[in-house]
Amino acid sequence: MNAPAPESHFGTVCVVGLGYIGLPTAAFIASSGSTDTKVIGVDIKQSFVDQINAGEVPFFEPDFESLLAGVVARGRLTAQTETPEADAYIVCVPTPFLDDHKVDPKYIKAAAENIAPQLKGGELIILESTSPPGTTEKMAEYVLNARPDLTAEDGHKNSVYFAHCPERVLPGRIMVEMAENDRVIGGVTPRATEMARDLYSTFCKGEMLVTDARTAEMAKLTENSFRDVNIAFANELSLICDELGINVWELIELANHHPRVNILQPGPGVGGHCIAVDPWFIVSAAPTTSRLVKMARDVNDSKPEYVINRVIERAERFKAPIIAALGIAFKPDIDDLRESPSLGIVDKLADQIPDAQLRVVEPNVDELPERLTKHANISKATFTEAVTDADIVLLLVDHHQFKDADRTLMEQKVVIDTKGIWR
Ligand code: SAJ
Repeated sequence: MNAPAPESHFGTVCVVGLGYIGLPTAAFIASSGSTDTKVIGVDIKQSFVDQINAGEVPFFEPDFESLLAGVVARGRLTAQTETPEADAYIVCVPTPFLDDHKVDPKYIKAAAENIAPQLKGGELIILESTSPPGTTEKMAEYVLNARPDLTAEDGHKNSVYFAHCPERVLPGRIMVEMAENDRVIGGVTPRATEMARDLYSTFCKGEMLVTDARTAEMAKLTENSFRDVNIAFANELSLICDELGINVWELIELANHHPRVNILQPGPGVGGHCIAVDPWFIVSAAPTTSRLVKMARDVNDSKPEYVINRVIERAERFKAPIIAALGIAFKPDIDDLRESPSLGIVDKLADQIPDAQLRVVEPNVDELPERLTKHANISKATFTEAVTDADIVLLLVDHHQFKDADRTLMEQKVVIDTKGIWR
């Protein structure tokens, strides 16, 4: 019997892409890995690099700043724009989709091509970005095309090891989930899996669940599709209930008393850069078979249009309605506006009811995005300013400030509560 391979040690770890996932990953490795591990973060944005080297977080994530400032001050983490030599690379770049919902691998390809010239043999390259099955193998291909002198097979002097380890942290809870979540780790080869497990074990307390690269890729897509399908069920129920004159929130609460029923919550649509995106990677990989996954996407994507039409119907009786639009983030208590259905709803309402005045309340951002400020009939307001003389109050995000708001201000007004917080 062969002796087990010695635990891998990584003197330098390079994290490529310093966004919501890459930067916390880099900081966690720098703070928890062995004391002689040096972490180098790489990003194409010079402004990110400068901020990080000053110990500042370029986005909002509760409690993360002190961890980052600490590892930067101790010299354990530095950021730069060039890809350096390293023992392990973790690629955390965006994986947007193209018009046909197929992944656009351009950022992965660019990362692979920048890593390739730095390799000597023996390095580990991990893809963390959420990707369709087969993408880690594709990343290996990009590297090996640039470096035909290397191999992805195990056990040679010139072997390079490739693995997928999808991120699964919930924005807003990164400090807890980065350390505690179980990790799915899938190597392109068995040795790659072992090496990736050794690296993640340095900073993750959760279970290390090992598999192959394709299954790991599909596991991540499956988790987010599971949630999307379940939210679609809730959103479809909300339409059925409107048609039948039933209160959907009460209905779901009652049904959820059954010991094996746990329905999620309807809303104005599904946003963010994960759940509204990842199921399409399954659909594009297996277009004929993925009927339910695609249907769920269609149901959730059609919900903003339904909300817009409801507002237009209710606005007809007013001459120049004042509409208080509450919330434009993609989910409660965050400042993230990416793929936000609420933002899209407000943008379209400004066009579709040109006589309306839209007063937008978003307690988590200082300024409205350009997509809204370009409309002359949109302005930013506080809750009281927006609601006091509004004809229509449109609740789009269940931020805690709205849950606790003074509801007497809403008496006599048309209230459209897409999250059911005031039912
Ligand atoms: N939403 C509803 N009803 C619900 C729950 C959510 O309409 O009952 C909406 C939210 O308002 C939001 C969208 O769904 O618009 C997505 O929000 P979320 O909180 O469900 O998820 P994300 O996108 O912030 O994070 C997800 C998480 N995945 C799962 O819970 C399976 C997270 O663990 C992943 O790491 C993340 O995607 C990711 O990066 O993939």
